[in-house]
Amino acid sequence: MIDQATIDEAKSVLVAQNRDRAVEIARRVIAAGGDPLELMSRAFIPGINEVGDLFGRGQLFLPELMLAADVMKAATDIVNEALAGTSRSAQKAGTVVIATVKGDVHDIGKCIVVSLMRANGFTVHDLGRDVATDAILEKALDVNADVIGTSALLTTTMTHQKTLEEALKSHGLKGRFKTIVGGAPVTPRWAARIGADAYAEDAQDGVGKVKQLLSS
Ligand code: B1M
Repeated sequence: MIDQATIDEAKSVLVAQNRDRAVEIARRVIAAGGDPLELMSRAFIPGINEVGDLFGRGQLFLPELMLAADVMKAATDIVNEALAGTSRSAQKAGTVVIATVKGDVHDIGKCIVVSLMRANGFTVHDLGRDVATDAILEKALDVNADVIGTSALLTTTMTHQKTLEEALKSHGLKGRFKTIVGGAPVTPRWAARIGADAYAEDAQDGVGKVKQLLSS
């Protein structure tokens, strides 16, 4: 378990948009054998959430949000690199196509999900961010995916997760691919409403839900 002082420090340097310190702490914790996911979930994610709250309340502005996002990305890259080195399964667990939906550039959380899925033996085709529904479907067909995962961070873009479900139905593909949705505004209720097969709260939950989908 990472000590509380390090957690507090990592969170506060992120809120203060201090890239060098965040990178240094991430490297130090991981080199000392700390759990990269614990560092994410106890320090960096609460930190970026605090930044988001301050931005939402008008106490912090877009340039600062962008700087904090840059720090978060740098820290996440180090965590993702560490996760890639901890492959927990030699067997290929299934094929997942994943993307952040059209009109949405938030990809930090999605990249963590991708890294953890890869570390768990899934073959993951990451289409990136701001990806149109048609491109997602095309890739899923192309690689014969088992699961399609979408991430959305904006209330205005999560509607594309619904568009995907509609497109699957209209093309007669609903039974062919399982779907999983995630992202800060996404809820189990939303997933049920649009007909997605699963909802995941975080990366760990995402891996568990995809395993469940593939065994059902
Ligand atoms: Co934006 N932004 N942003 N932003 N941003 C939010 C989402 C917002 C809530 C902030 C706020 O106002 N409080 C707000 C949305 C409000 C709303 O929709 N009602 C907002 C806004 C308004 C905007 C802009 C419109 C601002 C502007 O330009 N005026 C703009 C939109 C750009 C666009 O997309 N078109 C914008 C831009 C940006 C940046 C570019 C500066 C940057 C993103 C950089 C990047 O991602 N490369 C950014 C950031 C960083 C945020 C906040 C602060 C943090 C997001 C994040 O990285 N969280 C965010 C506030 C917040 O969410 N609290 C905010 C950490 C990450 C690890 O969590 O992504 O939730 P998350 O992922 C989690 C889980 O959700 C889950 O697992 C992950 C790991 O635990 N998960 C999945 C996610 N996807 C999954 C998929 C799965 C399974 C699980 O399976 C497929």
